[in-house]
Amino acid sequence: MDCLFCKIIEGTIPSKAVYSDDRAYAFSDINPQAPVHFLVVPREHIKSTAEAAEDHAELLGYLLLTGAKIAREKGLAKGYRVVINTGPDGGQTVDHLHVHILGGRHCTWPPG
Ligand code: DGP
Repeated sequence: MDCLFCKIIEGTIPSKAVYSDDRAYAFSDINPQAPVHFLVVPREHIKSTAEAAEDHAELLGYLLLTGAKIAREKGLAKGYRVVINTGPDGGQTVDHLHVHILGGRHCTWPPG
């Protein structure tokens, strides 16, 4: 499958890992939008939240909890933003579900 994040997960394309286990992989975003900006992705290829199935419910929760765990380890005690862009109108540019975690600065709202 020609998927950028699958290649990052399998190591064909290099990335700066921040976490790895049998279900999830997290790595620094190549184009950081905050002092801390990393992506948490499932090892299983799921295109987006729109394509996720009922039996992905636990995995989706696990990705959020993994992001929270890494954020704690990175000292983001004052908070952080969690973003899951979905589909073209949602600003998704890589078709492998990913959770953005952005922290280390104050995030404004609305995001635009
Ligand atoms: P999104 O717009 O939500 O699909 O975000 C995709 C993110 O992926 C974007 O913030 C930049 C990041 N990204 C794209 N290509 C690469 C890459 O080759 N390596 C890394 N580390 N991040 C990438």
